[in-house]
Amino acid sequence: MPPPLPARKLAELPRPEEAQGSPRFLRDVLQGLDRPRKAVPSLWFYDARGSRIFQRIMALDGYYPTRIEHEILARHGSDIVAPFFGRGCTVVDLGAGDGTKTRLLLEPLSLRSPRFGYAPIDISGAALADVSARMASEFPRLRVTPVEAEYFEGLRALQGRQPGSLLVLFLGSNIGNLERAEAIAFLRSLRAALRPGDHVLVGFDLLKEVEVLRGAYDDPEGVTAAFNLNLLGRMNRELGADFDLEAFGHRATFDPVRPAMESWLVSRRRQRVRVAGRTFGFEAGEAIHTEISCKYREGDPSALAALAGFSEIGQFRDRRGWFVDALWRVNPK
Ligand code: AVI
Repeated sequence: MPPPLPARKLAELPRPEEAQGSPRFLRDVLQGLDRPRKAVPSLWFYDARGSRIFQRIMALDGYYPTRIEHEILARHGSDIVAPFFGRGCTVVDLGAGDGTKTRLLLEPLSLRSPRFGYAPIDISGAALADVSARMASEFPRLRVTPVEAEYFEGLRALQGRQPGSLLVLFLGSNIGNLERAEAIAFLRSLRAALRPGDHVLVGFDLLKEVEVLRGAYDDPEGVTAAFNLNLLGRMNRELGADFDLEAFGHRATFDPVRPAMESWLVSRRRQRVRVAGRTFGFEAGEAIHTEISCKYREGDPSALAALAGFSEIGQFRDRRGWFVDALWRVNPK
């Protein structure tokens, strides 16, 4: 069994915008650049600029996960929410996004569920307001409860105050941005925040031809490179760093052992960089590790469900078998 992670680590998932120059950002950057293998956590990609670039990534031809998961929900949305037909249900979105995928589940619920609610949880109030207004105007009977909080705190606040059971969405293979032990700890914490009868739907990007994976994380237009380099730009803007963005390049590599795609920022020359009064040296070719995007084998989603204490209800896939949305239920203890 993996060791439990500190609570702080569990909260560290990709999500939008944090306050400018937050002390957590400074601490993560200084600690990460001090390590023998330099690394900065990928959650810091998502300032306003990074979130806009990520929107462009999701529209790229090579970045298949968003498109394919949309296809899965469009085909199987009704089957996914079938356990809630004739009962109440509240769909909880972890990371609000623009709600494009979520509406594919709310639509069948609006036809077959007597009471249904929508509760996006996000630490960005602006993102919550947008998606809540859109859903409320599209589904007039929908009870919308935006929750501005960290994920687990938000879930606890929701419990017992919503119509029916919860269906918690953790889509887009966001789980892949956690190392395996972190993912298990995250899912266990999720399980602990839920009640018997609640469900979760988790998106897993499956292992596939390496060339397809490489194409998703290194596009010819340079959008993913801009996304990765924005992390250095953010350090310059918010932490008074002096990174020369021209002096670093984006690299995406495949690790067949995890398996995972990994993103790096590679120094093009020997150089020194100042961050918040500290100096960090880089050799030519030395890299900062910025992201891991795990890819899953066939049996992985079911194994993770069991390890985290969920019962698997079903798996919903695209035609090529590239992506799985796994539906799990919380059983009585
Ligand atoms: C948000 N997350 C699931 C994306 C991924 O595929 O790991 C982030 C991303 N990084 C580069 N391209 C997309």
